[in-house]
Amino acid sequence: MKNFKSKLMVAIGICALAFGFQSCKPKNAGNAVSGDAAAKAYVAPGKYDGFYNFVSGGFSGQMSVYGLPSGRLLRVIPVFSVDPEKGYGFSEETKPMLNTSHGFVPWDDLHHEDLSQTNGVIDGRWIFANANNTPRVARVDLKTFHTAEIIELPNSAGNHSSPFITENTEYVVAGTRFSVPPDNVNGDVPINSYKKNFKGTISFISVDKTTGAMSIAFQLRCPGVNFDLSHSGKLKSGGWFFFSCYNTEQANTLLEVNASQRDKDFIMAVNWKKAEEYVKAGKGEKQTVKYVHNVFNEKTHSATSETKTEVIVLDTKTLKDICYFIPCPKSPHGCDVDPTGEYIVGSGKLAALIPVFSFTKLMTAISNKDYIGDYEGIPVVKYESALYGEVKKPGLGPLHTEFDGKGNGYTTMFVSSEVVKWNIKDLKVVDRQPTFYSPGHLCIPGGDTRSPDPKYMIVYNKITKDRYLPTGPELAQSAQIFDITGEKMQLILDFPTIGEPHYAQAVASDVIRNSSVKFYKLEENTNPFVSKGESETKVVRKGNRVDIYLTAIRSHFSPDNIEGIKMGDEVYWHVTNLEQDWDVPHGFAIKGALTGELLIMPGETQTLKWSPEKPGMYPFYCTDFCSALHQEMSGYVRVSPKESKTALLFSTGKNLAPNDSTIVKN
Ligand code: K7E
Ligand code: CUA
Repeated sequence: MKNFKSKLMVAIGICALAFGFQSCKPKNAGNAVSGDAAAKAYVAPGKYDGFYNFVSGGFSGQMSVYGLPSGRLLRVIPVFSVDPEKGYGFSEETKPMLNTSHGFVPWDDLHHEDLSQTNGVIDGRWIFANANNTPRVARVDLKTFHTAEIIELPNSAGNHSSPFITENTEYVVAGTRFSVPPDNVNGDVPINSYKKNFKGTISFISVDKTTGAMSIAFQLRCPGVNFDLSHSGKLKSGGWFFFSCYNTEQANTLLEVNASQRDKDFIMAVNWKKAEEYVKAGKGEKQTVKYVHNVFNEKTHSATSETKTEVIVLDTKTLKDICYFIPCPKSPHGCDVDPTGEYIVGSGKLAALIPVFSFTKLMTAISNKDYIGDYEGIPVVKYESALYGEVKKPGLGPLHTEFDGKGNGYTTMFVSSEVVKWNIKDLKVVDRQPTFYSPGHLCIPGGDTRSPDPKYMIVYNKITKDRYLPTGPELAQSAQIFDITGEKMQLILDFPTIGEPHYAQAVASDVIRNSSVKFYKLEENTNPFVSKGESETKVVRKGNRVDIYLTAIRSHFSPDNIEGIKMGDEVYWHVTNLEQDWDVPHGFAIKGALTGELLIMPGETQTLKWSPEKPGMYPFYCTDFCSALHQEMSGYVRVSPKESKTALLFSTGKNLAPNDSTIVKN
């Protein structure tokens, strides 16, 4: 009890420090930017940035793309949240992307991203992202910068330790934050039966080498702890995966106190090659579950959603040589592996040091069974036997580490608001710079791969306080770019971000930009409702369903006069953008529609569903300024009462004979 109290006091002390710190400015806030910073961040108008920076949008559910070093926002890619700007989650074609076993989920919380790799180097093909709240993993295709696939994860809750990939993108790996009763048993149990009923699950999602298609290969059933973050091993540790775990106390209430009692929690080392062997040998149990898998097809320009009912689970308690626990002080958050694959860095949020583990020592300890016991059947390796050494007095509240490939680690310190550069060999701090304020993740291009590209480091801050013009009670969050080519890190630019930035990744722009899709070929469009020319446009009624096959080209819709829609109709506007020119999207919106707009790329078909709620005249128009006559790009649709005899008519550029006698006379 005494011990518990003293630890609590330490925790409170750190919190008080944090609080105190936030109420004052670091001394050198005013002069943190030195003279040549502007030149280093300057990208002349009309010039490309050297790097893409993919930044998680946190509770916006989206991913944003910035150029580096300019910090210019290039695009927001909708991933887990609907986006009325792009029609994502509003068009009929994209709605299935947000299907889950719970139904349509229009929002999530995106924390981490990982770019696909080949031989441990970023290959620029895909970027994966996690949904925390309703556990899912998404794959964004970097040819189109569109979300191509979303897979839900069974047996999981709070998908935080996710998505992290292996060196050849064999797997995207996802660890659950909340342990919960598995999906195939009754979860309606007392919360305080945590220790008995709650389990942690790690999912291994295989990725097709050519198409990127994801499927859940297997899951590991693990003790009921909270998995926080993870990273794949590299080179010599390539067949392993490492996860930080907290709440090894298995608390189920007031975690801030009850999950901070132990001096050390764990890093869990997973031999995934071994797990693969067990799966091949049929050692997995088939478990009945329900999860949804959504895929967007670039030819039909539509998503399909499929419900899956089975997953293979390996029990790490009985299959002894998959998982090992390494003690790690104290509620570890980040779990990062250096470019050589030898050093594994655990960042204990409440620890006053950073432990660096040695993969070689870990392997020796495992083969010598150098254990201090087990934790729910998983061997616990002796701390000293796996430890390479500790970075002493790095700062307060270490969270995340990235690497420059030149022998240094860079760790964010949430509580002391700084980023600390340290040498991996001698574990000495070589530089520290303040950040503004309370940094979470950081990113060096390729900084979690075998081959970092260490020109810049970007730090993502949780709090900006006095850095920007105030915008009401909610202030911008921000990124700060440091030039890291010299001995000392040099702050060169701040830029605000969208949502809350967590992890981000960056890569030299050449790796991606040359394979970027410019437009979709109209002749390859196999959307069932495509019109490949104006001659194919039509309006078709089947009962109360009306399909309008519409085309858009500068600067008109065809048809642009439509009559004969009646109350009670369900109207589907299938808009094909006929343009075959780069950079000419058209938009589509109609008065009273209870959806977002459509934003239709050249060669694409997208569908807006509309159920008019009263008779009358409804204009529709193009929302994207596409030509000098964009404002003329519009049309009318007439809605008549259900019982009216108004015939279905549609036309472009001509006036048809009066449709019936309901013309208004004044
Ligand atoms: Cu540190 Cu959710 Cu990766 Cu944010 S987490 S900071
Ligand atoms: Cu088409 Cu504006």
